[in-house]
Amino acid sequence: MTIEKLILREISLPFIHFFETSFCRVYEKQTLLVQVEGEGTTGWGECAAAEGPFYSPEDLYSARHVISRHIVPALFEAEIGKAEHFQSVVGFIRGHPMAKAAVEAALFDWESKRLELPLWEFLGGVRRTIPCGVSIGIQDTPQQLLAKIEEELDSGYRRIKLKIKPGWDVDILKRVRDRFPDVPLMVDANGAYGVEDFEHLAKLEEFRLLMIEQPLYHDDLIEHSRLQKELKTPVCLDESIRHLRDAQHAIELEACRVINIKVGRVGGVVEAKRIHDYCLQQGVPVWCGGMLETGVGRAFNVAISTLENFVLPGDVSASHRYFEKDTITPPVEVTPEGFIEVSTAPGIGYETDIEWVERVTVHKDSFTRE
Ligand code: OSB
Ligand code: MG
Repeated sequence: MTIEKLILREISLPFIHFFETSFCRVYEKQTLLVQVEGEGTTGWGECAAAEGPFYSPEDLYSARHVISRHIVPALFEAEIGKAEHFQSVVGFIRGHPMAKAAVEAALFDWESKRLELPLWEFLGGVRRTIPCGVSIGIQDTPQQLLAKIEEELDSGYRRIKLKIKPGWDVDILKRVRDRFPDVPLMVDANGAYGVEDFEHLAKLEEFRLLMIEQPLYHDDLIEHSRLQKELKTPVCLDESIRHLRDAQHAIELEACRVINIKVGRVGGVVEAKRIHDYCLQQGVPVWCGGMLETGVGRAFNVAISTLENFVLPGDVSASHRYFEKDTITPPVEVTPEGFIEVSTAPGIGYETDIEWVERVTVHKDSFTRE
C-alpha cells in the first residue's frame, strides 16, 4: 500500500444536547479526522481523543502532535503491505493509543476500499445487523432523565446505560426503576468511586443492573477484583483495559465479567480484535463502547460490532442523537426495533461529506510523502 498523502483536520461540531459524565460536561464534539490518499483511493479515520485529557491521558492536541511529529514520518518511511502491519511501524512509540488508532483506522478504510470489500467483512464480521443501546449522560434534573429514557425507548433502543457519580446514583436509579421496572439497564461511573464506596456501591444491587461499568479508578484492576467478589452484579471494565495484557489480567483476577471494547482506547482495530478473540475464548462477552464519535468513527464502531463476540448491545447509536448534520452521508440510522443494518458498500460504508467537513474544520495540516 502506497500512501502518498495524509491530511489531518481538527473539527468542531456542536452537539444537539450536552453530554455529561462523572468527569465533565461537553457541548461540542472536537476531534481529529485523518484522511489518507494513495493509488487513487481515499481512506478516513477519526480520533477518539477529545478536547481534554479527562477520560484518558490523551487529548486531541497531544494526538495531533504525535501523529504529525512521529506517526506520519514513520508511516512515510515504512513500506507496509497491509493495514494490519501498521502497528509494527508505530510500535516504537509508547502509549498514545488514540493517535495510533486514528491513523490505523484510515488505513483499514483505505485497504478495504482497495479490495472493494465492506470493512466489516474485511475484519471478519459475522452479522449484518447489530443491536443498539444508548448511553445517557447526567442531566440537570431527574425529570429530564426520565423523559430522555422514555424518548430512547420509543426510538427502539434495546438497553439503556446511565452515567452515574456520587450524588447521582441510588436515588436516581430508584426513580428510574419505579418508572421502567423491566428495561435492560446498566450504569457507567467512569471511575468516580473508590475503595471507601464498596458499601455504597452494594446499594446498586437491588436495581437488577445488567452491569456496572468502571466503578473505580481508571487505571485499576486489583480493587475491581475485590469489588467484583462482593457484588452479584457483573462489573464491566472500560478505562482499565488498555491492551490485550490488561484484558488477560482482568479476567485472570476476576476483576470483571464483561469488557467494553473501544478501538481508540486500545490503540486500534488489530489490538481490539486480539482482545475480542481472547474474550471469546474465555467466555467473556464484549460490547462496543462509544466516544461520542461523528460518523467516520461511528461507522468504524458499527463494523467492529459485527465480530462474533460482540453479543451485547453497545453504545453505538444513531448520528441524529448527537448531531444535526454528521460528517458522513447518509448518517448512521437505527431501525424502530433498535438495530443498525451494516452497509454493504466498500470500506466504512458511508461517504464522507467533504464540504461539510471543510466547513467545520478549525485546523488543517497536510503531509506528503517525499
Ligand atoms: O465511558 O463510555 C464512556 C462518552 C465519552 C467518554 C467516555 C464514555 C462515553 C459514553 C458515550 O458513555 C458513548 C457514546 O454515546 O458514544
Ligand atoms: Mg465507559
